[in-house]
Amino acid sequence: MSSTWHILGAGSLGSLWACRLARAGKAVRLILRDDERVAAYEAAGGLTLIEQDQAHTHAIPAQTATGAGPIHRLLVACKAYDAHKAVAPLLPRLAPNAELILLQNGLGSQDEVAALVPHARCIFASSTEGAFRQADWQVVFAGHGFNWLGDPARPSTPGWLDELEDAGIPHQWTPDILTRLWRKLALNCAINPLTVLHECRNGGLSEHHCEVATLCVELAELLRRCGQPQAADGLAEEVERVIQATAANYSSMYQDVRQGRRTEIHYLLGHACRIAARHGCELPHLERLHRRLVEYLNAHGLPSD
Ligand code: NAD
Ligand code: KPL
Repeated sequence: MSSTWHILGAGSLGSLWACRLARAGKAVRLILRDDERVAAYEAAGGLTLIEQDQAHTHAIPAQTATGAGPIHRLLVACKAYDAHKAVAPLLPRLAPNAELILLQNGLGSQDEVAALVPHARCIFASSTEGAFRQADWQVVFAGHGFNWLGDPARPSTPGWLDELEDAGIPHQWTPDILTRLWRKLALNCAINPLTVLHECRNGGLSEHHCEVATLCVELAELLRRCGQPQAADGLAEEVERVIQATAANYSSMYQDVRQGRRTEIHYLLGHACRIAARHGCELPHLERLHRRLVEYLNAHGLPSD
């Protein structure tokens, strides 16, 4: 029998997954912060997915963490800094063989969640899909992409991948999910902080070619030191390609800062610097970038952790 998809966090990605699964006839349940949010959601009549200017509302049932019933499958769709705090109240409801799918960008939050749920299986995801909230309970599917899924502790594929297929969620199971996550983290570290500090679109970094190239050398060194040599291969070239291909876009970190939202710095550049220190690896430009970003965020009244 197929398990219900419990979706923790009805933000951009959580809503995108929830709507596509519900549309395909899968059992989906949202887990929202508190009774007030559940009441507001119910008053709105459901989650609306806007795709190619077409809006469809899905009346997916919602509850809070203290709702009834065991949870066999949980999609954690919070920001990295919220993930473990959001999972904690669900511990009494997790079935003995529960599976958690962790959608967080960056690294570090997956281990924080896994430490809380030693008996559950934690599946890591790396997503290049794009979605944003137009209003409460309304999400726009903004950029087609792909979802890599994998479990660093166990290579066997979970039984529900065909449900993602039915729902049209593009995905592939990979034994190298950590390599994927490290590569994305390195790309984000080379691009996002500089777009914040130089207050520019991704394309603006073509004027800071040397700064980007120096960071890529240090990031590649870090990736090799922490056992991810494949993630280091051709990093600088890919960063340049991404800068050209997304020249007109603002990076996700730039957008967070402009909108006064907390960034995921702790799980991106912060994680890279912590791992470098743990390996006794000196990366002066990366560390300086981290310090400058922390100062910038503080000066703009935003948390830097
Ligand atoms: P978001 O801020 O839109 O959504 C997160 C949701 O989690 C919010 O609705 C928030 O209220 C909810 N939440 C937080 N704590 C909660 C709790 N205790 N109980 C219930 N709900 C709680 O974030 P997002 O953009 O969907 O990003 C989620 C993750 O996916 C991030 O790590 C992000 O980097 C990654 N990601 C996002 C995109 C994208 O296009 N949005 C693309 C790739 C990766
Ligand atoms: O993923 C990105 C982001 O903005 O977060 C890109 C476009 C790759 C820039 O790092």
